[in-house]
Amino acid sequence: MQKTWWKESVVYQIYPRSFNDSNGDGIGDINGIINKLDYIKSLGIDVIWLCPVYESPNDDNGYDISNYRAIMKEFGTMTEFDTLLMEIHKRGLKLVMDLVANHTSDEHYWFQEARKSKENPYHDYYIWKSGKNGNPPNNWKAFFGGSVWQYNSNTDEYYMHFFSKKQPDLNWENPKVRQEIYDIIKFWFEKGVDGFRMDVISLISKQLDFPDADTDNYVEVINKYYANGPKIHKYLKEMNATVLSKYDIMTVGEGPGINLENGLQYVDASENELNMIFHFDHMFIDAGPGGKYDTIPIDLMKFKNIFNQWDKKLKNKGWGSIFLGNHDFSRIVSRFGNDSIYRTESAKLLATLLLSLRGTVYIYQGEEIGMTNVAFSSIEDYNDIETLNAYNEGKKQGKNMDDVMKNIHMQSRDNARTPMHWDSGSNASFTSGKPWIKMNPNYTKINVENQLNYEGSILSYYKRMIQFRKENPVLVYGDYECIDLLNQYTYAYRRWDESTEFLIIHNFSDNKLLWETSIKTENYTLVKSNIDKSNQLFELLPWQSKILKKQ
Ligand code: TEU
Ligand code: CA
Repeated sequence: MQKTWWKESVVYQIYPRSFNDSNGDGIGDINGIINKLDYIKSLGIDVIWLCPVYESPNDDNGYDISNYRAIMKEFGTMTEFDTLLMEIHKRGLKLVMDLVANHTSDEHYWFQEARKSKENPYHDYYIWKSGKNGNPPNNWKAFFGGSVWQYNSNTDEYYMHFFSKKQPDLNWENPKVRQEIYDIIKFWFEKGVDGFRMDVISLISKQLDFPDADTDNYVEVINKYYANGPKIHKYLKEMNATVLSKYDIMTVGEGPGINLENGLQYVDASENELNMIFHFDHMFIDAGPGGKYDTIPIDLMKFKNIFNQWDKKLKNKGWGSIFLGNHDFSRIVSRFGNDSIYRTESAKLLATLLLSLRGTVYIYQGEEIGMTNVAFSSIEDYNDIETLNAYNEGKKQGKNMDDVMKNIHMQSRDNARTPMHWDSGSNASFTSGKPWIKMNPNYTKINVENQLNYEGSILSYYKRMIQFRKENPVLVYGDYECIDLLNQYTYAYRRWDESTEFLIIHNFSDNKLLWETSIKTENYTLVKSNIDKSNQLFELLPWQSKILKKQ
């Protein structure tokens, strides 16, 4: 596998609204990020991925962009952005931005024009269809509820929106639209930005006959009708040839419907499309038949299997992304760990896992201190459009609202969006004003300051584990093989190259256990664990991770 900086990088994802507020308006901002760059650098991070900071009416917190070449006023100015980029580079870090190219805001100039008349030069920038007997053109449902079609009286047509009605989908069939997007990408690369995470890139090419979906199953509908449209790879190759290939940058494409059958093509080095993708196979592992807000327990065997199959699929051809959380899902320690009695242990286990698998590692803000889910008792305290929609749909369907709230507590995107905990002062020193969304009240206990100078903290462990990965390139490039596929409590794998071999074992349970194996202990020595307590080599305390080295 060819060696490249982005394969070796550890990426830190910032959700700017919730990271650090510098001026007391309760909203995180660019100057706030600048103030924390030394902190990020001290973790051992290489790349910052910044969620959208462009001008936006914030119907979906910046994923609805009204101007791609301007900074959201609440976040700061373009001059401040330029300073941010300079300060990032000064520290030897890189900056990856978020590109939202499947849709714009309905307040974008293009859409404001497009909706005026069929003759308007921007009309064809979006996707328009006539209704069917006074109804929408087909039965497709939007990710945030309701139809994907919204009526526009000026033209007596419907426009298409996969997300909220304030996020009209762009018409990628139109070469002018594609050129606009390439120009935007170029604009940011010319500024010196080091790459893009591409929002729902799997959705940009549409099935132009817009057939009615013949099933209600959400995942099936996405795979069959919404994602991986007929021209997706043509567009990505064109984008790559036109602009991506001209710069030393990294790209990671995100999207629903990217799966084991179609994922490789996006990232196969010989295809010249993207460097990496985020698939969601493990992120929807606890989604029941009713979707994400119909939670079922996580099955560790299934979890391991997903990581195995993807590693095998991409091996020697493409490159993977290793992540467990982001701004769209709940907190990793609450979801994959145990956030009550074993919060510290399980957060460290997840750090060990993230930083010892093959692929580029993505850490979401707050994971490094073991931030947890929040459970607001009132729906009034939630802000996220997806959460509010799940609530309203539940109500409409006459569901038991206590159950609906329970699922929201587990799955709401706001779990990851409560502000970062810097210290135990008022509002965790995220802001001197009133935060845009309530804080998680546990900030008095869980915060950066508490963990900074304490060896045993989750934060210190992240630093050591990142360092350990850097010192052992076998953890980046080495081969991977899972060796306990059928064990429902542990996850064990080998990582090896010509000179080094590690055996890594994680106990994903609340019980002490002896890892069953025919491997001889005398061939191994313990080099790292998330729990400092001497026990037998293959004995694991609850949520213990062990990294063993072969002699
Ligand atoms: O998310 C894409 C996406 O598929 C989401 O609907 C995801 O499945 C869901 O949030 C899981 O709960 C991206 C962004 O990451 C998200 O924040 C945006 O809302 C969305 O695109 C629209 O731009
Ligand atoms: Ca602010």
